[in-house]
Amino acid sequence: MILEPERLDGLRALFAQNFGLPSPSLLSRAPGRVNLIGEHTDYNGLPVFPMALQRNVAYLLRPRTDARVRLVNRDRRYGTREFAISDAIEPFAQGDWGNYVKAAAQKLASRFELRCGFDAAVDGNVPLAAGLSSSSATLVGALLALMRVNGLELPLAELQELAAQAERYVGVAGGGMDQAISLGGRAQHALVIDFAPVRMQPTRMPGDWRFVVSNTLVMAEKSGAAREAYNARTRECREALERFRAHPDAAGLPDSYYALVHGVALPRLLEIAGHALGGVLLQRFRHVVSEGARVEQARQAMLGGDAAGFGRLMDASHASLREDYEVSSTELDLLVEIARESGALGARLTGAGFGGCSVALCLADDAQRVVDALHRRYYAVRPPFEGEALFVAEASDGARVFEL
Ligand code: NG1
Repeated sequence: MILEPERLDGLRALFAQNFGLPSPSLLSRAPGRVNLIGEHTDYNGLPVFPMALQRNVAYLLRPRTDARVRLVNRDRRYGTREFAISDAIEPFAQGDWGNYVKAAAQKLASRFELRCGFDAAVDGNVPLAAGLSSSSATLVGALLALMRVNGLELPLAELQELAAQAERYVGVAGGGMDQAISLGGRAQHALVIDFAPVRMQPTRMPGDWRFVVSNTLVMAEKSGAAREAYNARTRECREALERFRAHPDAAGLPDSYYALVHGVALPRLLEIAGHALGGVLLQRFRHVVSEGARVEQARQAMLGGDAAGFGRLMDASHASLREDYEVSSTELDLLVEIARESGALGARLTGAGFGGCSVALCLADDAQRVVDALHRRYYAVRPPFEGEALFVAEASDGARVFEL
């Protein structure tokens, strides 16, 4: 199925109302993602382990013969947007959804001559500002649409890198995870992704594993308030690495997080860090290197069908994000606790944190119990509940353009 019939019908009607005939000829669809483990590692050059979701952003579109883009969103709160494509596009106001489309257009225009834009009706069902990458899905969907209408093709790894660079237009010093998985996702698989260059290791999900995603309903608007906290973490990690390397005990050790995690035993890294760093920088460093090491362990656990082992790694990741990285919240801690107490094998915050979603691993037979407990103990006492706040993730394919 290209898109749920209700969404496709809604998009067609909206398109006709706003842009008339001829009818749209293409549909560009890009998924959000849930990261299973490897949090705040991507911008430090360390791997992540996400899967693409069944939830996505869709553009029903018709190519134009000039280099303009016109958009109308099915969610009335977002309204219509219009702009001319160039390699220097003035952004809309900070936090505006149209900036993710501009981000794609500007980046692509800096590499290629774009003669054509498009008219599109846009719709999404990735919860917003929830750490599930609705923003990257918006960007990637626009990027693929622009490439298609201009007859451009790029190898996947190059496209993933381009999309990651494009998102910096919105002012977040992000890593490349979200764009890479939205483009490269695979049904029934989670993917270990390494960066610079992007490399992916699709890992088949055991058939009886279920990942329950639950939204705190506290928005973690990365283009707004959480942006500074996120960017501060990226700076602290850089500074921690510099100070670590400058310490005499680290003489002769490799100089990147990636090489350190892959070449030096974790206890030794932590021991030297204890001498070289203090306070917040020690905390950030400890999170990054231990989380980096957990990704490979988690992949082995998934390959071996060791759900309990995978769950323990998720728990350790959450503790580290809460204590050392300081990106959890009361609500996230509560969701994690409820999931564990009701039968999940492990649970953690997912995405950047500061609100957003948690993810819990449980076996298929226990999933309903976990979902019920989250309803009863979280959503029932915190209205308003939104239908999309709690769901079981289905590993899905990456972004694609379909001809209608
Ligand atoms: P969220 O906030 O979940 O979309 C952000 C970054 C990721 C990664 C995670 C933390 C962007 C677009 N996304 O994700 O690259 O760093 O935080 O692991 O910057």
